[in-house]
Amino acid sequence: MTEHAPGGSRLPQQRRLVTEIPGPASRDLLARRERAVARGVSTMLPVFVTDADGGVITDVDGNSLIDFGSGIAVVSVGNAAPRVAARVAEQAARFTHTCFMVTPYAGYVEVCEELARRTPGTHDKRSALFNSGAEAVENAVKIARHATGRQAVVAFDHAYHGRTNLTMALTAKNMPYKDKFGPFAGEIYRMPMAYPLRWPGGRDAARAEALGAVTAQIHAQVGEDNVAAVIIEPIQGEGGFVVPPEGFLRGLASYCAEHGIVFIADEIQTGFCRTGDWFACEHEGVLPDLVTTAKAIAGGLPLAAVTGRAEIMDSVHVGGLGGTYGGNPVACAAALGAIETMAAHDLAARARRIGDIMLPRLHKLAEAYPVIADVRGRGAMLAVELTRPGTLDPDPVTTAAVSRACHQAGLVTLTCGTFGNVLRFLPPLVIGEDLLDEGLTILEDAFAAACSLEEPSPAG
Ligand code: PLZ
Repeated sequence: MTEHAPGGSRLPQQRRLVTEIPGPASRDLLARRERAVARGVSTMLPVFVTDADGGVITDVDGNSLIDFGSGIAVVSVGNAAPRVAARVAEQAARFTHTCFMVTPYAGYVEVCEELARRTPGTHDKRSALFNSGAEAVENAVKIARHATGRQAVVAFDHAYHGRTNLTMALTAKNMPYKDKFGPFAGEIYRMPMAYPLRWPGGRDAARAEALGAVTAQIHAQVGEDNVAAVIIEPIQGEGGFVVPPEGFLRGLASYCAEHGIVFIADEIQTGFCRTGDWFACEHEGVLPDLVTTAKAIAGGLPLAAVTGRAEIMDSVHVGGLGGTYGGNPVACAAALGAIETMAAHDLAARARRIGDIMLPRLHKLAEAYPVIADVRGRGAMLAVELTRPGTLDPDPVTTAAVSRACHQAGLVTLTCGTFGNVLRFLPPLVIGEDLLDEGLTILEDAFAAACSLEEPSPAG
């Protein structure tokens, strides 16, 4: 049965290729881009976009591609979602900026009210708004340090928290995020991640040992009383869609509570219905002290937030938090439109439905292609990890080949992972089920093509 994106679609919800990918008009723009845009800002798939809606992206050559990326988990409500576009237009025509620290407006307060309502826990909460995920993480750390009077911050292997100086220090992966950009901020301590596929001794050992290993290392290397905050993504994003075993996050949260450590859940990629709940922490009933959000919060406009326990948030003196643009009125209007869309269409349920459709197909793919060592994720945040069959040696080459084959066939896919060997899937939550099926078929064909090109493994 065909399902349409909630609210109807402005663009035909179909894949249509009329040129090679990228086409000639995109290649012209790419050449101009190379002369004008800094090389350090990379582009994964250089089709220049003219329009996007629901589950499709159209380009300057007239191609229509299926979107399995959502601009890295941002346009969960669909691109240019009607409620977002309408509220943005209305707000932009009224006023575009005053600076909330100079003369405030209701939209900022309303977004903070929504955050209090939607984030885990019914305790008294406060929020502060910022422009990017990295900025939210920076501020969560500032707040945790201020509230505790402590300095150390614990982060994890494979973590991603941003590209600013402090957040580079929190991010685990060197290339491309950190290489030669140091010196990095101090007082950051990295602990092993409960990574079921890669924990020494395997999945059961990860479940049994990871929490104990982390807390023992914190005790030995840092000292609980020095730790201001532990920050973790409930499901790691850029680091490879790593899902910790059930109980790990809960255990970590209670360990933090026991030692007066602020537990920060970085829900920048997992938040706002992506994993089948409003926030990924809800799955296990984990109650973070602070939550960082960004990405899907505003349907594509730049907005981020720190939300948390009133007594922690309000430990900061008046004037201690802020920024010129944080909680810009147009971005707040977009957020109110996005949140309204998520609630009206129960996009958390749609994320679960997407998972129900995709997971069996991904597991079948893993049976057919031994290069797939793991299928994981939750809701509409799903991934496959590729290794040399029968080993844990990462296979970024086949990962890139599969991704490229998808792109050429008109399916936007993303890769991730510390070793670049994870294909991740983040379709807009409003994608039609026919497009979802077609995208999965393209993925299956891409595996067939990429794996048939593989060199036969050496004898023996
Ligand atoms: N925390 C969990 O996923 C952003 C990064 C893309 P910003 N992830 C996409 C890239 O290569 O720069 C992210 C995240 C988590 C923090 C961030 C940072 O959010 O809005 O990109 O600053």
